[in-house]
Amino acid sequence: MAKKIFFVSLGLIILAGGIFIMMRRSHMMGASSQTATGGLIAVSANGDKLPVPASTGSLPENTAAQETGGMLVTLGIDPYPPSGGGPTNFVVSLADASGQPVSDATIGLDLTMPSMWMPPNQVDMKSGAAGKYQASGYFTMRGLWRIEVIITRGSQKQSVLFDVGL
Ligand SMILES: [Cu+2]
Repeated sequence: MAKKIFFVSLGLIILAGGIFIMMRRSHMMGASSQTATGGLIAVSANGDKLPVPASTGSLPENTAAQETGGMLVTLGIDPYPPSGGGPTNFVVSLADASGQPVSDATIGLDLTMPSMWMPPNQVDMKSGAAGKYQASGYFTMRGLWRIEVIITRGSQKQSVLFDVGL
């Protein structure tokens, strides 16, 4: 009887170990499938690169922008390309169609990876002066990350997406 329990336990331990190794391997494969670091770009809901808005002209490489619901949303990250270990500083600027800063929004960030499931990684931004919102967050591993900027104004809620690799 004791022998039987021993072998069943051993079998379960080996099975759990195998599953663990397979999960780790698929996680690492996801990370290595992305290409260069950096490359902060605005993307659509299905991950396609969006053109740079005509109103912004050329932007620094740590900055990307896109228009949504009559607003221009500009995201800057520092350091750039983001480091894997340390914090990343995020700054979002909001402006209306006439270029006036929009300071009455509530903004949150949702950091995910398109190629794999990751633990929830959400950050609330602090609103500052003149339509600028700031937060510090962590990219918890290397690979391609998707940054969802969730903007709430009154009863209106909208999201824009950006991709960056590290
Ligand atoms: Cu990951």
